[in-house]
Amino acid sequence: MEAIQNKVQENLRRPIKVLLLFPMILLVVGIYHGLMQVLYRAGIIQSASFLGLGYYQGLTLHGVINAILLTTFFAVAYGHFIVSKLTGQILEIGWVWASTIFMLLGSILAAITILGGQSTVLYTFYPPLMAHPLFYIGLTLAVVGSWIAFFVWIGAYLAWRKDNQGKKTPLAVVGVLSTFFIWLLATLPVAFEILFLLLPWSLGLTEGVNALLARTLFWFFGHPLVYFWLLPAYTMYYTSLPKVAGGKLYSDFAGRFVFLTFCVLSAPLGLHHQFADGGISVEWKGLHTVLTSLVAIPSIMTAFTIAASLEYAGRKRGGKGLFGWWKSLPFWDQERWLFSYLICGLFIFIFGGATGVVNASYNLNNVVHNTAWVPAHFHLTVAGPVFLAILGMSLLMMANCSQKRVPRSNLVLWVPYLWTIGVCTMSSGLFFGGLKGEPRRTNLGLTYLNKSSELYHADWVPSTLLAMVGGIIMTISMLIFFYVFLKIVLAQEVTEEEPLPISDCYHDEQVGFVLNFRPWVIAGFVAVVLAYYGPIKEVVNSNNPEAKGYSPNSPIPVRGANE
Ligand code: HAS
Repeated sequence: MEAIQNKVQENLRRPIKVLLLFPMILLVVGIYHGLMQVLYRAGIIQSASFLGLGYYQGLTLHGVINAILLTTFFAVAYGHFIVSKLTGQILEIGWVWASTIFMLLGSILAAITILGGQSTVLYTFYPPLMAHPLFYIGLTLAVVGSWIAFFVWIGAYLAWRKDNQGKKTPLAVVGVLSTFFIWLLATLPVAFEILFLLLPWSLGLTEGVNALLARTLFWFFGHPLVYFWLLPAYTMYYTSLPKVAGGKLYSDFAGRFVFLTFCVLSAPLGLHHQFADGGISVEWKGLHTVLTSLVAIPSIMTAFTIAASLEYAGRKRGGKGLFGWWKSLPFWDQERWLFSYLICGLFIFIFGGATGVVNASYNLNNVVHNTAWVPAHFHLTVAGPVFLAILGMSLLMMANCSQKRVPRSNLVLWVPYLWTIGVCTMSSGLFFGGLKGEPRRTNLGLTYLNKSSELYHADWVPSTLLAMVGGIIMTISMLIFFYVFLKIVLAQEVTEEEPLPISDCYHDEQVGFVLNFRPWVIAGFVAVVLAYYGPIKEVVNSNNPEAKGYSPNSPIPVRGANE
């Protein structure tokens, strides 16, 4: 497989460091508001925020920073790193900086309007919640910045292709390009939503907005968004994990097939977020349910392929017997510290993935939709495999690009293990609470835990307390992480480079149909047209009254209050 590893292009180091550092600073705010959420829900504090921010304002910061900004900045930094290192091509540095500046500027604009209380719209920003126009403009700039990065890599990839006829594209590059193809496909509908529905509405150019259309376009973006989050983690599972485990990737074909299948299947199924919405017929929801079951297949393939790779590594390290190989994996090996971040993420994803399959069942979704079950599911996905992979690879890239080393210490290893205990505990609380009807979001805080209130709900006391314990453990883990990250930033430069581990393959199959992006990309476009043409037509033709703008910060609509 990828035997040659180039050094990262010299002038690319600085933009990569900016792309890593900026969201890490924001993450301090994002994590803080996560802690406030669990304390507030458990009735320990009476306000879920500080500096006068309201509950929904804090929750908007938490979601936008952790789920949108951190993930996108990281994906772009990782893309620069991988494409530059594994193709050895020179990336157009002017465009790399243009992309970085667009992303920074966009994020700052959005953050200012959230902090100012004019964009309390949560990370899903669907109407009637209305944001300040600069929030929408900020998000658009950030997305355009990420597109520029993608186009830079396509140029580099095509140049590499020309010089390397007949060679397989490095698997990690396939992972990165698939991630961003999914991102492009996903961001087209949301760009339409923002530019033609939300921005004119927020500027006062239109009176109201078709809320159902906006929601449908959002989820057309929102579901592939989760695979945009997941695929960098999968890229690491396929290309770095087997190496740090001490073995090889079991099958190169499996990796390519999985990435390319996601290009086709990740987008045409967003209606599973809208089972409870009227105005879309049951046939379309049924089709999206079937497609949702199909998208679990590449993840199940990943489970088997990575398990086989781990078994190979464990046996190579001297493990014997049916399960003995497991014990010989390097769980506490400081030299192979990245292993702990990736294996913990995989472990968490067993539960995140299984509960996703529960959500996708039309009938079971009725029980869990809009309850605390849903954040339990997504913390075991985006805050599990995705987040831990981001943390681990951010340490590695920061060290690599600054000529530093990741400290070989138990503190580095404690981060993922503590996080795993914390996120599983918190999610257990949310799952139990969700099954007992605890709402997904609540501005009622203490009310339902207050015995003298009519809304008092005894069933939710243990679940909110359990979630709180988990949230506190997660915060401790993050404090350790920030300490380690800062230690790298402040460390002296060294001559030895922090290496990017890239695995060899046990089976390096030559299967033609996974060596060419084109048919998969075409199939991806065709699939979304077939799956969305009908629902969008229905939604556009529906006679829903248009929504007026509303903000939870004020009890009256933002505009149209007197109408
Ligand atoms: Fe989801 C809601 C269905 C995957 C994120 N999801 C959400 C929301 C988010 C989210 C953020 O059908 C909330 C959105 C909102 O704000 O309303 N989800 C699925 C399904 C999958 C799935 C079927 N979700 C994800 C991933 C996410 C994510 C990945 C982020 C990264 N999800 C839903 C549905 C809803 C939903 C409904 C709407 C709920 C509602 O009503 O609102 C599948 O892709 C999952 C397939 C995965 C597997 C697991 C494979 C296991 C692996 C690990 C193997 C481990 C090994 C190591 C080898 C089948 C790969 C072993 C190690 C040891 C130590 C033992």
